Amino acid sequence: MSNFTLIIGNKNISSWSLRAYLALKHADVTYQEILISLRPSFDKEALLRLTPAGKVPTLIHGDHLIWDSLAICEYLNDLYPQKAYWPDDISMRAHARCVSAELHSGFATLRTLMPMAFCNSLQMPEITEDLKSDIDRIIDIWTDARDKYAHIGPYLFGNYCIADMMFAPVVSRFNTYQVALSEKLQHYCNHMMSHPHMIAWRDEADPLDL
Ligand SMILES: N[C@@H](CCC(=O)N[C@@H](CS)C(=O)NCC(=O)O)C(=O)O
Repeated sequence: MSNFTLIIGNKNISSWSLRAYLALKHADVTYQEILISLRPSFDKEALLRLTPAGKVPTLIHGDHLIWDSLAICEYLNDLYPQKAYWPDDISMRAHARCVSAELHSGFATLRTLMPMAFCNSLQMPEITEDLKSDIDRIIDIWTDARDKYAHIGPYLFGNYCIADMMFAPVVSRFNTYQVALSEKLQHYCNHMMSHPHMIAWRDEADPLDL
């Protein structure tokens, strides 16, 4: 019996939750899920009773509380080093960590103007200068990784790793808003959208949660 509990938001819209879910699924452990509705109503007090930062995702493992998506990925990497959460090679690992950290600490315009709606197709918002710059930077990051590591496999760094889990909500946004991509990046996005854990997430998401 595993003692993992994952606290997450509505699957259709909670982009940060998706990352932690993918990371926990990758560990292939049993866990309990607590779903906190963020919309249409959000009981912040109930969430605060579970996790003092008042944010989803939060992973509870025994006495440990981990309340940030990237920290959850790193925690699971520490627990399960055999699961190849990061690339083996030190230079690829540094690269994968850089793009994951860059995404984690930026791209506010993309997040605001193109909110995740995992199961829906939505119209692209007006492309402001800041939004274009966010989208262009994502395309540069992905193109650089795919150019370097396509010979290893279909994911950003060849094999599926934390960088893919971190970028999964962006893949979903590009799918929802039909962002035009090069053939090789569209291939990457299609591969991600058909990953079994992404399909499981989609099957559990409610398209009416918007
Ligand atoms: N840095 C956090 C951000 C988490 C975050 O902002 N989660 C949002 C939902 S996707 C949330 O909990 N919002 C509730 C609130 O801010 O009150 C992470 O990566 O886990």
